[in-house]
Amino acid sequence: MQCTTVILDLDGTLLDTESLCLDVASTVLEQEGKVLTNEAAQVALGKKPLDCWRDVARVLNLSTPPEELLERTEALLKERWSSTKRLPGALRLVRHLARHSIPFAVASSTPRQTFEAKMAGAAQQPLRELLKNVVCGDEVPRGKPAPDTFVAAAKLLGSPPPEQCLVLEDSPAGAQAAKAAGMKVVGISSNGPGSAKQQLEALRDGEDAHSGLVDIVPSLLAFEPQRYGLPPFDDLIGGTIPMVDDPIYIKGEVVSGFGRGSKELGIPTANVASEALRVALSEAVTGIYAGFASVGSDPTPHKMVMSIGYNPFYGNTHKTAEPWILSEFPAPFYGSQIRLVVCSYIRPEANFTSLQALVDRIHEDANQSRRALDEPQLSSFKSDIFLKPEP
Ligand code: ADP
Ligand code: RBF
Ligand code: MG
Repeated sequence: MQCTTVILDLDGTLLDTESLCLDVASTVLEQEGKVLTNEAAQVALGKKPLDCWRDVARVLNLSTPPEELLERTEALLKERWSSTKRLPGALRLVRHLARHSIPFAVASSTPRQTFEAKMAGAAQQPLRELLKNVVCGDEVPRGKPAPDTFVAAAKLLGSPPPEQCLVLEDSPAGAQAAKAAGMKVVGISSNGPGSAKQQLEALRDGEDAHSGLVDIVPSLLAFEPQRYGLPPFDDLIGGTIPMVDDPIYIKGEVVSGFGRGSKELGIPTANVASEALRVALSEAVTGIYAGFASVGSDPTPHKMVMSIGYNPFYGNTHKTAEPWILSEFPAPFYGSQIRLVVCSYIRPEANFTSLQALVDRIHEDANQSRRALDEPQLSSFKSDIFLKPEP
């Protein structure tokens, strides 16, 4: 495949609007004297805003009309757009495209005013500066799934042949729009509940291999430009992707897991209590990562590898974070606090045809990470203050 031009969707592709919405929902519920439980958050994911509030109100026994809850959410969101975060890998990708002079544009359904509001935060400036060609939803006659937004974005880049345009999209409507414009699409979707993966798969499987939706990846971190005729990323350290701009910080109590780490795999993984994890986990993309951990009152940093996600080999229904610390411990440490600084991405979660293949792969991840974490760019995270126990 020979693509020369890249067109990027905004929400759900470059920006994490979902965590912000969950956060605002928590605030609205707090005013009602309620807490956004994992169960309530789970039923809301991926639905239209009013349907979210109907279901959350039901699950939490709220008598306030969902219309009113929605109105308050929207008022808060207006003030908070500037705290929108980037999705992992977004800045890395845009910098890569800019550095290699690959023509690229953003094609978003968001109205121009909301786009500027989302990009107004100081943290967004490094990204905003690089986005020179942007088409917004209110600047074209028809929104996605009509092709207009993508056609207009290509026009900003001198209208290259559409089959040379590679579109990155998380929503099925967006993928359809890009396909209708004659472009190639890589879908971005996690495996999580409420994700659009099945709809994207249906779109992909109705295609021949060289038209429309050509691939689905779980995040921008798993996107490989060389598969589409674009230059490969040149920032790998020992085959891992450093996340220097946006490390993940996780702190929580070690609780019992599925009881199969040591027994079935010979690989103990410390499960972190899920309430402490909700924010960090909802923001983190599923995948296999490396970094440093410390445990209990001991500040010693240990190398660790971890999986974040649904363990496709076992088909878990909840997202978990499970580090395997690459040091020996004399005894289990259930109930202790564990602190994790995740500074490197290794690969997407995978399924395997045998338990042995999964175990072999995890050992490969560990060997690769032991070396990568010695490189200066990553080893500096060993002294991160986050790993220090609280007095
Ligand atoms: P679980 O089902 O509780 O996850 P595992 O068999 O995966 O059980 O064992 C995980 C437990 O083993 C951790 O919670 C921790 O107390 C202990 N443990 C001992 N050594 C390690 C290690 N190197 N990395 C992670 N956990 C370890
Ligand atoms: N589980 C999967 O289903 N697919 C994977 O690709 C996968 N990779 C892992 C990589 C590492 C470094 C670790 C520590 C775990 C991984 N697991 C994976 C999770 C494994 O299935 C889990 O730890 C055990 O099931 C114990 O809960
Ligand atoms: Mg475990």
